[in-house]
Amino acid sequence: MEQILILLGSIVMIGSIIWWFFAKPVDDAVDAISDGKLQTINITVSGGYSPNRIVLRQGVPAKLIFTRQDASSCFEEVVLPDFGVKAKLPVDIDYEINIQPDTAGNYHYTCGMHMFSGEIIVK
Ligand SMILES: [Cu+2]
Repeated sequence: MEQILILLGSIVMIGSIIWWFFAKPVDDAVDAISDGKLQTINITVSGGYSPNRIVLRQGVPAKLIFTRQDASSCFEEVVLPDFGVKAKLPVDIDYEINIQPDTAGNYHYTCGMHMFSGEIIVK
């Protein structure tokens, strides 16, 4: 009996790990607000990045304003490898990251440990 429970528990655990990494539903992408010269978007950091997927217009300088509400060390750092950015986010203070999205494509950013990620869609 105990073995069956352990087996069932393992199956549920493996299932949820697979779901987390491969089948997690994707959020709708949110457009940055642009005045033609600058586009801005706020990203709240709390148990993840919200909105999790953002859309930037190609060629317009972008200001990503990260507000870290989550004090867990996981979110201390945010890394945007495609834009050469690695920054420490202060807690409860807006932190601006400026990038130049010149090339269309889908880019990912992560926490310092690659556990949480967000997507930047440039088009
Ligand atoms: Cu992390």
